[in-house]
Amino acid sequence: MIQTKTKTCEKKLKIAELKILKIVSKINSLKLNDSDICQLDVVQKKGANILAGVLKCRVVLPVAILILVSAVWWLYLDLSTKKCLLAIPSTSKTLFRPPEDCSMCAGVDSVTRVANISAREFEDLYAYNTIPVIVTDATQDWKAVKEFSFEFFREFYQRGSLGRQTSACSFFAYNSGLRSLADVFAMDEQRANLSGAPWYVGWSTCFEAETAALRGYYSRPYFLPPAAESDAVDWLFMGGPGQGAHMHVDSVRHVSWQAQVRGRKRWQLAPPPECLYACRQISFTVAPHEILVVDTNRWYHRTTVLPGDISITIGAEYD
Ligand SMILES: O=C(O)CCC(=O)C(=O)O
Repeated sequence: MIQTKTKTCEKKLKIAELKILKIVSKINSLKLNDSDICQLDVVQKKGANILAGVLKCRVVLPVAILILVSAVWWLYLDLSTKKCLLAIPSTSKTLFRPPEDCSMCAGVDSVTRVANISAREFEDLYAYNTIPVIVTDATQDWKAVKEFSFEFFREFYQRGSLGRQTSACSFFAYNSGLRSLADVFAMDEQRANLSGAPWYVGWSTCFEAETAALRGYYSRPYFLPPAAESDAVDWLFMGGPGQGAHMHVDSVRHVSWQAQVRGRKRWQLAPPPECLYACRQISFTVAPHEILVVDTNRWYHRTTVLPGDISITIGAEYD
């Protein structure tokens, strides 16, 4: 009897998961962003139905309890910033990600620093596994190191059509209260030069011309395997001391490199919850001009800008 009930619940959970995955894949194909998604009836109604199905099973299946706790946690985080029942796609992907094999983090207790490493050696040792690594000598000839600043981006994004970011472009406000790049570059001088209310934001390039223009200031890191393809968009994170990204895990497609163009940033990597007993949290500082390579789809991560200069990071995924 209990077994039959358990099977029914497992089936319901599977159906719920499939429904969410279907919605997520539709959303991905339409390239909708969070605020578009919040407007969708399907998110409000189907999300609520699926969640109710999951709730029904919580006594029978410990996994349902786990999903419920995660859902409540994510809902709490999301409701504090957005009026949306489920923030899709990233949170749902987090909820339904398959359990990790803890060999991904067992034995990792610090970050490794390397320099002058060949692409072949990098590929063999680090490019496609979960060992976080910092390459210390890969940005020396980048114009970005000299030229990137708040003013540089303000000028870049307020000039012509390059910065015409729309709601379809990715923007992360964190705790800044800023809702778009337009808000960022409309900040008063005091806040912009880090003497006013603290802020930290992230965004991805959104247009080919924008990505191409920015790539004129940095190049593909020399250590990447020659066959590795870079994604069509790059990611930027910028902000002041004490600020950063909250603890989260990504659901992007690939591993990424993240160049600390300016400022110093503390990274805290945590194993996925199912590996808490097998693995350790690790923390390290990425110094100016260093490049961190980490699989942010598998390590939970949090960042904090350290006292001193503004932090500017540029990064990209590679396959
Ligand atoms: O660089 C940061 O502060 C955040 C980076 C991050 O969260 C990510 O790449 O997923």
